[in-house]
Amino acid sequence: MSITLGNKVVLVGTGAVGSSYAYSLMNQGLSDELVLVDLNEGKAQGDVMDLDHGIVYAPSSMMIRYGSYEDCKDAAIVVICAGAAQKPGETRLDLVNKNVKIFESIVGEIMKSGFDGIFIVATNPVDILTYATRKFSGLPKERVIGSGTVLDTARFRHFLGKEFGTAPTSVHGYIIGEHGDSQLPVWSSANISGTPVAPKLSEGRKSEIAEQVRDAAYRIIEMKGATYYGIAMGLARITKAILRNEHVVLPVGAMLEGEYGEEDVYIGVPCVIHRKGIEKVIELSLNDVEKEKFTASVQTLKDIQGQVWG
Ligand code: 6V0
Repeated sequence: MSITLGNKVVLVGTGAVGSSYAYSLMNQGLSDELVLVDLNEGKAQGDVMDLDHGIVYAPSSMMIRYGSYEDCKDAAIVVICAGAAQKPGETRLDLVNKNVKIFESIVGEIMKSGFDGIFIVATNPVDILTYATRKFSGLPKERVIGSGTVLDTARFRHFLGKEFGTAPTSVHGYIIGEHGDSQLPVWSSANISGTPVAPKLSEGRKSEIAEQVRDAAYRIIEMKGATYYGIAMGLARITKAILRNEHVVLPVGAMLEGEYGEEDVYIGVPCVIHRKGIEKVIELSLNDVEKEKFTASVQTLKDIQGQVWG
């Protein structure tokens, strides 16, 4: 199968996450052309104008415009941040079903354009909607990437960095599993310059850090209604890894087909990312506790898949 080259990006959904991603893309000079698509045309058109006025100070030029699904035909990457938010009284499963329906229509329209690039999905529940995107698009699994635990891992590195007075970029470790409550830190391999961090922390402190990571979104939402800058930087990082063919390891939502002994599930695991999407899923060696938690996280996602697709 061929793949669309170039660096055109189409962003579907220009809410808080989408517009922050557009801003990150512009600031990092990652793309020559960015097309915004949203049901709310006024918001997207406003974003186009606002972003356009910043281009003069950006590291490189970028053509930004409002567009339609037709624009996906020659896009290298389509990023989906569109979706309905949970309404009062609505269950999580109601929301899942609603967003899966929205995705069926969005992904259908994108594929009708002749899109032959790479999807990056951020809408929640992201693991389920990445699975849905693969299903509705029929694209090879390596070309449908979820944001997975890219944000959770950034939070983990941030908190460990603070704990040890070290820059988060020098902390190496992963959160894997569901982008949600069943996620887990892989303490057995978390390290700073090769020195394991786990032996330096009490069980209680490790639990506190894992909770801080897991509950960060709840805390931010309580304080300002939504989280968007962190995930926007994560999405820009994945975009850069693809467009620059970096072969870098990032924790993303990937389809497992035998890795970790699991099948048919999109879940957050470290992967090598290159110009064609996911080059390889990295299988971390997990201890027994981590294995058990990861299996439970897979099961959480499979239960939801079962409820949606039967
Ligand atoms: P938002 O600000 O409500 O933006 C959603 C946007 O989607 C709006 O502009 C809508 O108009 C648009 N939209 C809705 N339906 C459609 C449709 N059918 N076609 C086109 N556009 C549509 O939400 P926000 O930007 O805050 O969040 C977007 C999604 O990202 C949500 O599902 C969040 O839960 C999710 N996040 C995912 C994270 C991750 O780590 N993966 C992190 C934070 C938020």
